[in-house]
Amino acid sequence: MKTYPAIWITTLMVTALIAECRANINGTDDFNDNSNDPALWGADLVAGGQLTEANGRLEYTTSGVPTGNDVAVRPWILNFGSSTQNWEIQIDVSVPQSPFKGISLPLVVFPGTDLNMLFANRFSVELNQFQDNGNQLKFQSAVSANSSESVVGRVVTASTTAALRIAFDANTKILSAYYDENGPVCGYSWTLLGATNVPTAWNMTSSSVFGVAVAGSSQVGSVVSADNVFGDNFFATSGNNPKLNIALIGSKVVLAWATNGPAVHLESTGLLTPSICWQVVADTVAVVSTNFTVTNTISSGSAFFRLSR
Ligand SMILES: [Ca+2]
Ligand SMILES: [Ca+2]
Repeated sequence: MKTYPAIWITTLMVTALIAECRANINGTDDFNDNSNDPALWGADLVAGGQLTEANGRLEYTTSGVPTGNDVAVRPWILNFGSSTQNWEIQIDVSVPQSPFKGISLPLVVFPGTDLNMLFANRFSVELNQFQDNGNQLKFQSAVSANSSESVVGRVVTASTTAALRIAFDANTKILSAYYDENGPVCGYSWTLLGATNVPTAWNMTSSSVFGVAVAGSSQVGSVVSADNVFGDNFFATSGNNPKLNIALIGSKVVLAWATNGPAVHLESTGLLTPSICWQVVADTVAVVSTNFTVTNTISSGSAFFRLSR
């Protein structure tokens, strides 16, 4: 069988270049230290719920007597999202189908740095429990402007462990919500759930920033650690994605991407038909001039490559 070298794909959106580099939102937390890092996260906003770093993850539980509307929100304060530069945030989430406790685990964006703004103005994507002929789960995205909320996307899922992502496009001023039904398994492959223009009620200007937060809420009874309601592997990234280049050099295929971009790794798959399973390429990465490079010997079959943050 003839051999075909790779194509390039990036996991993330490739958009027009915005040279401005202010307000970089970059950072990660795998929660493995089981201790809240005050350089990364601000004081929680709590009303009956709580977020605790335990068991290597960020767990949502209730504290005290359940009120029927318990909530906890943890703001990311290391940095904020720019209005003039692309950025995105993502997190792995776990929500059980049963028992039904009206649980929701959202990733939230709001205007400015004051967490209290999210009561009236926010954009969210969440995995949540609902009841309709039994206990079910859905991905849902909604936008609020002046306390008026509109759902922009809703998909029922059987997945109890998934990943959520919000991306801001500085060119179009659109916020988009995505989900990955199996989370980090087979790499991240994002499905668009819904999108919105940044509402005018948010009063954003070119110098405004976006705040981001992780939250949990529940409506029925107590939520305990054993319920497995948690977020993990939070990522915030901004700026342009490096482009993956491919060249045939002699009998080898050389994949290359610039060293001066955000941190990425190479993934590959043999098929581009669903369900695609991306695997991290374990080959040695060399630095040649201003590029990272991976050199592959051509073999039979197909191979497709992408860069993933
Ligand atoms: Ca972890
Ligand atoms: Ca996946």
